[in-house]
Amino acid sequence: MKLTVIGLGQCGCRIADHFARLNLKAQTERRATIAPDIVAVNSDQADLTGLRFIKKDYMHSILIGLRQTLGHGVGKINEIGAQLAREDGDKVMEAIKAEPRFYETHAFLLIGGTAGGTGSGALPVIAQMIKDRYLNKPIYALLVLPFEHEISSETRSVYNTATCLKSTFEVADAVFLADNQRYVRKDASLVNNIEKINRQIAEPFYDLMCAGEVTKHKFVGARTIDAGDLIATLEGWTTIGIGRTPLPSLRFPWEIRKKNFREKALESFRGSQALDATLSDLSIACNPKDASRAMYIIAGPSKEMNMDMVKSISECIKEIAPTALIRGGDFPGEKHFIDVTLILSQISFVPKVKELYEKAVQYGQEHKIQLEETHKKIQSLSEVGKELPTL
Ligand SMILES: Nc1nc2c(ncn2[C@@H]2O[C@H](COP(=O)(O)OP(=O)(O)OP(=O)(O)O)[C@@H](O)[C@H]2O)c(=O)[nH]1
Ligand SMILES: [Mg+2]
Repeated sequence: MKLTVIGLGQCGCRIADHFARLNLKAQTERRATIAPDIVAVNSDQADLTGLRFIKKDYMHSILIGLRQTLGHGVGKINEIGAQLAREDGDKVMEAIKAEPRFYETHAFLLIGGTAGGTGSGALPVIAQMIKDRYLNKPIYALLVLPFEHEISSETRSVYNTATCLKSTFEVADAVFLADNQRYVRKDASLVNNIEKINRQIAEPFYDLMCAGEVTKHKFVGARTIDAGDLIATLEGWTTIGIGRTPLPSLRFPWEIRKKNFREKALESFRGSQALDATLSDLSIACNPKDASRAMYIIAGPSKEMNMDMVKSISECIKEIAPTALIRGGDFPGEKHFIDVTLILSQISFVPKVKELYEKAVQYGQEHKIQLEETHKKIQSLSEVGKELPTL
């Protein structure tokens, strides 16, 4: 599947930058183009400058709201982010249209952090603009949810997240959720952590996007997943994950022929092992039973992927997501691992979304009461000095 990727705000642009990296990787490793058009949109000039793979010209790195923010972001007010997108959205639409390879792409992927101002506000607005203009291409969103400490201490982050989730869900065909907190490694430094998290968020899309796009015969699987399968799978709240099991390294190539029955049995077990890893690494916590669609892709050396493995993986998925319509395929692209990518889509209940909606409503009410109280206090103070003359 080929995607037109649009990153919005700092978080969105940095993850879009990883998609640009993966596109280069696909071109060199697999001779496949998976994201021919990648655009970064931000109101913050410095953030745009820091990107490594997205082109720096004004058709690929787009600064919005320069007049209002002077290139310094909107400071977490997502209403302003939305307003800037309404005013400057044409720049993004023009950039999409100007890319000659745009017509090859099957769908849009808009990426943004929900807790900030620019990405959170601009994403649903740009999604709507695209929807009005391009009727035949689905629009997917990849929304990054805030860390736990942001949820507990920054009411504005929760409010931004809830409004962004709600507005995006109404416009986009599917919304991938990625919960920052699930990727945190306690021992890593902050910069390292963020870089690793971004890598982990983007990585699961790699095999899926490559599978239908490879041109070399040796990379074409027995049952290939292509854009049609993905489009039929993706709808509503969606999660994605990848898990891997390493293959034993062979000292000599002929060793592979000497497998005994125990090693042979282990082979199909490797698939389930990778699937277990996938399930514990899904981008958002949810119950697979609530998913109505599922898709998996098994990547590994073709010699290592046998029918037993495919069977055991699909049976496992059937067990954990009994009501889901399951699609699956293989992709002989990996050399040293068995990777299982899993998408669960049309998820009817996501606990985190419920929590964020509830908190935002509660904060909204508290904020209103607080505002009224402050207003009253200010008024009563001026009452005290009513008799004084003004200068
Ligand atoms: N995974 C990940 N999360 C990020 C990254 N940068 C910021 N975030 C998260 O995204 C949220 C903030 O959004 P940003 O993208 O920084 O905000 P913005 O869209 O640039 O908006 P303003 O800076 O307010 O104009 C917070 O929850 C951060 O924890 C990143 O590179 N990766
Ligand atoms: Mg910013």
